Amino acid sequence: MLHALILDVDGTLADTEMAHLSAFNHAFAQVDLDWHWDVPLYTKLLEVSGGKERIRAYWESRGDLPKGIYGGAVEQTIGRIHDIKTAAYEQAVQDGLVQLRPGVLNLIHAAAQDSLALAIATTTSPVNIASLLQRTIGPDWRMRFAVIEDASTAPRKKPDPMVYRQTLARLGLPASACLVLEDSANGLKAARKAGLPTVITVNSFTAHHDFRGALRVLPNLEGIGLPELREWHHQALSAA
Ligand code: XBP
Ligand code: MG
Repeated sequence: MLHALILDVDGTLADTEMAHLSAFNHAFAQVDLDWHWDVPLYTKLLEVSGGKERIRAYWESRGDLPKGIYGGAVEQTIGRIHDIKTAAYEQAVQDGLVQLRPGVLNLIHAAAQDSLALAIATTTSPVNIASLLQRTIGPDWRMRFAVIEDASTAPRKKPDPMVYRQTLARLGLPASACLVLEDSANGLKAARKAGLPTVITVNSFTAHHDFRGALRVLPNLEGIGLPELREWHHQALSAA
């Protein structure tokens, strides 16, 4: 029996990554770095979950990351870039540049009417979730989610299953009572390692990922209601 839907945020609830990308480039310019990420490069960099981790991975890939005694300065610089990036992303959300994906709001309303619990399991920063959902769902957005696990509570990022295991523990439910909605291979791996059946909605940054092990791979949630999700969940449990 399905008791909860666990939702990823970036790329699943909303197409956020163009706004994240612009915010990263804005932050690089603000700290006088001549770095610029274009869409093909960012698509590749998204293989690293988490904004700070992504900056570090890129810096390492350039081969000019200071080492040894400069380690603390590197962390500080990454932290400063990421703070500027987070503020710029929040501004983009406030400016209405990020929308929920098709079918997402309907599903959130349907879950409430059906007493199906909703949870969020994301690697993103908590302020990103709050600004996005406040703007797109409304001031009562927080009441709609029984549990939120994010970068502040689950520091080991996807594909590590930490965020999903903690979500299950806080929901007090076994993996078999839940269904995950994700958009990326890292998200799928994290959910599957936690034993969770997972439906994928792809986007332009993730359509090429390997989604073996997913229950369904869909273009988006348009026209998908709770009956479909319950049926797929049932099929997953019967096949297990
Ligand atoms: C999304 C991410 C996030 C965002 C940026 O992964 O990796 O890092 O791109 O957010 P997922 P922060 O959807 O799999 O959770 O800069 O706040 O980390
Ligand atoms: Mg995602």
